[in-house]
Amino acid sequence: MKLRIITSNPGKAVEFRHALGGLGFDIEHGDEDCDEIQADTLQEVVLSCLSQLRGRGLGDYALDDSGLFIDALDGFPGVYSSYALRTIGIDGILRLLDGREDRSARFECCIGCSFRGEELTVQGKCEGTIAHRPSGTGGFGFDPIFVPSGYDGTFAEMSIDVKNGISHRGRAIQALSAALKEKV
Ligand code: ITT
Repeated sequence: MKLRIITSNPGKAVEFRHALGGLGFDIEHGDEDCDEIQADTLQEVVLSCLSQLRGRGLGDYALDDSGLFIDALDGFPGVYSSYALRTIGIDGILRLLDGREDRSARFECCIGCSFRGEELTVQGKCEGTIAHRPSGTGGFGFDPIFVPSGYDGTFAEMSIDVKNGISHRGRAIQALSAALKEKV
């Protein structure tokens, strides 16, 4: 099954390729212009992108919108994660948590997919905590400060396959694969 992954983020494309390649998908990577609307949920952003991409002759494709939701910050940066990373960055997030005891957080991912003319969305979550300092060189984005529950190290200290096995995106990809396999 051929599937085009639409993202401007090469780190995401690599994770999709690793996870779906192993499940028998033939993955292509492309970038397409899609205005990320300001919305309260990842799913609203994804549904808007799916509708903007309709009719562009892209074949079967998937895209995702993800965010880091920090409990002590009432869910910030959440749907504003990309803006927060570009502006205050990882150091800014760590400063906001200075002196806070509760460092619990979760990554969430919503994947939208257009497959044989039908659109679907699936979600995945990963619970964890925000580390006191960045560590690791793998991954991308907030990976150096996110420690998934049950692990000692950050996402940035894991191989792609280990991260995919437990991450928000890895879980959403599993759900996507199961949903698509039912349609063929
Ligand atoms: P596209 O929308 O083009 O796919 P993006 O990087 O803007 O790329 P998102 O809006 O989904 O993707 O991501 C919001 C932010 O969260 C962004 O700064 C990412 O780097 C970060 N992020 C997303 N998934 C992540 C992950 O698995 N690990 C660490 N950071 C992640």
